[in-house]
Amino acid sequence: MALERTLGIVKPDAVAKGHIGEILTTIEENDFRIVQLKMLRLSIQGTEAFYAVHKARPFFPDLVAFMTEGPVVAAVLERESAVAKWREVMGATNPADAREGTIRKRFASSIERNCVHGSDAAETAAQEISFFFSTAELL
Ligand code: FUP
Repeated sequence: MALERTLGIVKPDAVAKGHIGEILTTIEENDFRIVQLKMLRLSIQGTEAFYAVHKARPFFPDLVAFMTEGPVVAAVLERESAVAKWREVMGATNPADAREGTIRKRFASSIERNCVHGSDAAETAAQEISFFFSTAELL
């Protein structure tokens, strides 16, 4: 099967609690190649655009406030079936439903503050990767 890329984000809660290293280690232990990596503080406008699909949802203002409260680490992750595999390694959106050993089970405190993001399909992965990384950075 062909290699695929997805976008992973270590969210502000996990950065603040000092879990960047453990999360990146888990990514590498699951045979992803980290193609690109950057730490940045998201803007409110940028976050609203990134999560535009959730704009009408009641949790949207809190989601934007959370994602902009501190720095995040964005990473381009590559392996076979990267989108599905990264979602499996992250665990369910709500850590209460996440399987033992998944990143959200280990580090997330709630559905709102759920420590990592992953693209949900190959098409969204391409859009999300281009939100954080330029073409030149992905060569
Ligand atoms: P996921 O793909 O697992 O990140 O989950 P979704 O795309 O469904 O949700 C995106 C983000 O919105 C979640 F990571 C956290 C937030 N969210 C809430 O705060 N409350 C909800 O009920 C659902 C999602």
